[in-house]
Amino acid sequence: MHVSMKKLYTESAQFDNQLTELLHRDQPSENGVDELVAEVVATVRHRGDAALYIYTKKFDGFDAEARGLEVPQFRLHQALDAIPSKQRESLEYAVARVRAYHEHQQQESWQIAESDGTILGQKVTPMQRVGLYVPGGKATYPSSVIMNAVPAKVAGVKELIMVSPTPNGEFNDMVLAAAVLSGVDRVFRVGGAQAIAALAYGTETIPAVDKITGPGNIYVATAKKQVFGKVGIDMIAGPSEVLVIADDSVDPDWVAMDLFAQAEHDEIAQSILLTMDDVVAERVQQSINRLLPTMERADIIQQSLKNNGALIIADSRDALVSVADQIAAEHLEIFTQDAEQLAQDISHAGAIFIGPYSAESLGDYCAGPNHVLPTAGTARFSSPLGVYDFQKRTSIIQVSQAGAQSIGQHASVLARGESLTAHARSAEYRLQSEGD
Ligand code: HSO
Ligand code: ZN
Repeated sequence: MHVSMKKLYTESAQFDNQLTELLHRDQPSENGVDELVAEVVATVRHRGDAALYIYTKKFDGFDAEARGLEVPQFRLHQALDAIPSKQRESLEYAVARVRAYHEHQQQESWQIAESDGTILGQKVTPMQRVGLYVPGGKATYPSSVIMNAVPAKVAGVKELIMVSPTPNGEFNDMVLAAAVLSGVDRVFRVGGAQAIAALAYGTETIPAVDKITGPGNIYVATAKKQVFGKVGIDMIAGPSEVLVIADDSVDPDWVAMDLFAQAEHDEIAQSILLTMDDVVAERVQQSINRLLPTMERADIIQQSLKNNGALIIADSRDALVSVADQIAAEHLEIFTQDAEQLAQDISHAGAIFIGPYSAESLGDYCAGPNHVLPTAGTARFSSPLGVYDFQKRTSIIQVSQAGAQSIGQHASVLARGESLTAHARSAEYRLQSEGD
């Protein structure tokens, strides 16, 4: 078993087209999904739990009407004892490090006092209730529960509600344990578009939330888009990607394994090596072929690398920086002698892992920063999931009588310029006439 990675050279006249094709980021949406999801959302909105019972039986084979949508609290705590103590220790370790990192993201309220006594400020308030979607099937990751739940709790979210599809109502104990350790308050056995609709509109059993986060399949992502506006949503995650920049200072086996680590997630995941050295590319290709047969998920890795992987050889440092910025990778690993300088020079990436010991897999679990990162080039304009995603800001305006004189005069002029007379007079009422 082997795989020959595509090779792209920045000096080639076709490079720009080849890179665009490799990144294939403008996928058309799947036919019929929008309509199907709209129907599910409307049904749950109008029929509440009754609709959830029907969908849950149909899609998950679980009789939630008889056995209850909610996982009882005792069952959540049972999960902590059900997992091996080593797993529990590592989950606790991860939660502690992720919490400590995210505490630095806490936004503070602030106020400024002007000399005439006017006070202006910004008040930060957590969202009251948040819903966390956890996918079923092969992508049910306890680590993703931690990465979504901990920042919400650090932000001060009062009630954190988790939903997930469960075949036969049975949860993976490690997922439940991660939920309890990260502060999830309630867990419901419902998934798909119906779970998103329930969180957005509320049912008899499931309370409506203010924001929904967490990854999901195309139905979940579409439902999130459809309920956006009624509730907040996080970004819609695309396939996971890693870009590794390497020179000959790193062991090619390490690079190959890091490319595998991304590729084993999914056939549609993307792993790319970027280097200025053709020999490095060649060695990594050899490591890939030697190590691939040793992998448990060799088939998925092979598919992913074959369809979406690449070795890119840059003919200059500038070209290398420019390609990295065009890719704007979700994960960027830099394993070169000038790694720190390169990390400064590259502007766009969800997370940058600097130096050969900074494997993405450490960040995926327990280095501390969030593993929910902008995918598909959206790192150009968006950021990792964080405490700030679960807080909102309110402006504070407390104008003194003296302040109303100067601000009011200008407000009045601007209001008359907009022909809004009530605005103007409202400001003018507060102006002291001369001699007052
Ligand atoms: N690399 C994934 C996160 C993950 N890895 C979960 C392992 N478990 C997306 O950033
Ligand atoms: Zn991962």
